[in-house]
Amino acid sequence: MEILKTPTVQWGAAAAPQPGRKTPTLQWGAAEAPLPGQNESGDRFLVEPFNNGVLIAVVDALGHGHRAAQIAAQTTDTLARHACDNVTALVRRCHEMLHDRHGATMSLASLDWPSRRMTWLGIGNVAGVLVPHAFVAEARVKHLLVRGGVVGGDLPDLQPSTIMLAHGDTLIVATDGIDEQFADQLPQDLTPQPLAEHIFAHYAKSTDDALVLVARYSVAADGREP
Ligand SMILES: [Mn+2]
Repeated sequence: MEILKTPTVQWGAAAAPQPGRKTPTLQWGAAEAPLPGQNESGDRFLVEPFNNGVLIAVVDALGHGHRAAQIAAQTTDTLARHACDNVTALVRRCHEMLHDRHGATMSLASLDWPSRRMTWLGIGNVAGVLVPHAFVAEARVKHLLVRGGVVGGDLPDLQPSTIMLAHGDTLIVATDGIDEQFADQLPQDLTPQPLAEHIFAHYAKSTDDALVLVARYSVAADGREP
């Protein structure tokens, strides 16, 4: 399993700090491994900042091994080049790119800093949940809609959903190599990288490539750590 440092993406990070200004930040971590016996994974993620936003993508290319890894990489490269496009346009672009190859399933979340909104579009078998701030007792994990289909194959109707983000909201996106029950019992006090590793350690299946990405939205006053 690849262990990554927890990176952060911050809106306006290059600007001079201003007392009282609130700076939205995305902190993320991921854990992944190929199907046992394979050297490469067909699951791949992308966290790509663009002007005023960040594109988060998790892709599961059909099949396993080198061929699937190549297709997954071509798909995330395409998404990265056009990260500021809306999620519907991104899926259509990938659909055209993949139409003569094996397809892929994918879930995309495009975060817009100024409006604090996240637009979600899921196709196939990449699950997404949004966990409210601090796992407060009455809060519920929200399962995000994923429609059956394949990008590059049988594409479903593309109907994105838009969600207002609040401080501390955590998006978890996982391929079908992670048991979907991962959201039933989430530990309460982990930052994104340890949470991704926890989910992977407890819910990764040994029958498929597996990948989980955790991204937490926060808003902190300038000069403080998020
Ligand atoms: Mn899979």
